Amino acid sequence: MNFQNDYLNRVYEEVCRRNAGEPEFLQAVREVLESLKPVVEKDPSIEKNGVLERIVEPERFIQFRVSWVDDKGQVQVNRGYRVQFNSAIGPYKGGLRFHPSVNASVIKFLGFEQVFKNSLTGLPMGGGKGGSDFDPKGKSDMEIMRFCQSFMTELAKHIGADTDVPAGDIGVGAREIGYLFGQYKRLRNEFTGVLTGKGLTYGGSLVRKEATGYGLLYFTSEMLKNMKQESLQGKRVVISGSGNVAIYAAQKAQELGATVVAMSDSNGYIIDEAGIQLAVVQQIKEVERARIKEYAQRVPSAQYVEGCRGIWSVKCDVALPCATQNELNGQEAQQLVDNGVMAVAEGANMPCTPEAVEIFLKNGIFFGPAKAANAGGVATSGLEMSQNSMRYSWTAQEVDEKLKGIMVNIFHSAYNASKEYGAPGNLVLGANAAGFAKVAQSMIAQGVAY
Ligand code: NDP
Ligand code: 2IT
Repeated sequence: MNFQNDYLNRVYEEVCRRNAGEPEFLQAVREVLESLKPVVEKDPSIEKNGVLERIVEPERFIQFRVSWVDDKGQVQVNRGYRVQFNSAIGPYKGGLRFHPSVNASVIKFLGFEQVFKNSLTGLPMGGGKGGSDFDPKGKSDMEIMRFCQSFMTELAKHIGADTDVPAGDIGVGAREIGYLFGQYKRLRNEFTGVLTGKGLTYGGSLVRKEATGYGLLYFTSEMLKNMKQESLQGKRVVISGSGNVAIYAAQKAQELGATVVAMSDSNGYIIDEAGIQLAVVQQIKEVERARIKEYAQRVPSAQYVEGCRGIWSVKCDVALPCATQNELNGQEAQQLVDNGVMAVAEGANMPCTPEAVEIFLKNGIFFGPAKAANAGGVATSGLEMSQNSMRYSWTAQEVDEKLKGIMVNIFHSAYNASKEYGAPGNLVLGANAAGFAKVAQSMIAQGVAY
């Protein structure tokens, strides 16, 4: 890797040495460093203050054993993580992921990206992330509860409403947050806003559940409006995944006049030319926790195709990857381009490989990177923290308006930064540069402990 800049080369070499065998983390760091080339060349105080070598190293990385007892009475052991990446602009903030693929590399890439994403929201939140290699699929409700309680028994030592505020991510929704919150309260005898994504009856915020998906569409609308005088009205949209982000992205896309023609899960995808019936997807996924395949058995206009990656062969105007990292590669990006895609916005974190992103940018596709496009979830978590601190709740309309305002602002911050640094329309560069600015300035202002 050569960034054509000594400082960037030096920092990246050291990151590779320290984090060998962590491909997702290195991928996330490389993308940010590439974007920051014009920024460090313009502002020598970044190198002088060692900002980059500090920003790529987590402030704290916690790994712990999570033992629990399954329904058969057998002892199970999983691995738990929390990375507290950067607290320059606020308490660590970021979700918890429960998925068998979770490891140190995945948690660190997510925590690193969260630092810049949270900064872009304009709210005072640092970056963190956590999770476990626990697989919630096929587990009973009581097994989920016991796992969450054991996980929180250790995590509670490291978090707090003014220290580190976790939330959901893949495999962690309202049910898990409820069990985690209950255990924290039991251990500490404190009712505080230590988690976000809570249920509405005990301190949750209206619109948090919908926020990432809605925010993604607010961002995409603003991007289409400003970069092409276009709207979502009448567009064909393909959305990967059928979890929290995908479902509410689909709901808002439909509200804005688009037709969502395909959705997926990790086994396969459905195509419904008549437009996906979201109530059916919600029944299957949110109520029954079943497979997307079921949809084709219930809706005659639909077809199910085994294998989730094929979803990118479905012709569309707008593609919204909302499942997981590296789910869309260069070949699949080329197929989308050949099929006439106009815009791609990332609901998931790092769903497009570097090759895919390059193909989109090279072909003039409007591309919304995750840090900007999916920041609506954590932004609304920030609004949940504010409401908890005030011991007050805003109406759904108030939260939704604030969310929309934040997403519109994020688009313009990234767009303006892309122009400022000589790459107009490159929102990858723009989002990284804009998110970095506030964190870097705060790190410099707070000095180096020695
Ligand atoms: P959910 O657990 O609700 O849904 C995840 C969806 O993605 C499911 O349809 C799942 O399918 C699919 N999926 C997960 N892992 C894989 C995989 N390895 N291969 C193929 N499909 C997979 O999670 P969310 O909707 O909350 O999260 C989706 C993405 O959005 C993640 O990248 C997350 O980091 C990101 N995100 C989430 C936010 C939030 O507020 N929840 C905020 C910002 C970003 P299956 O059921 O078969 O596993
Ligand atoms: O990736 C993300 O931004 C999230 N999973 C949401 C984090 C949060 O704290 O709401």
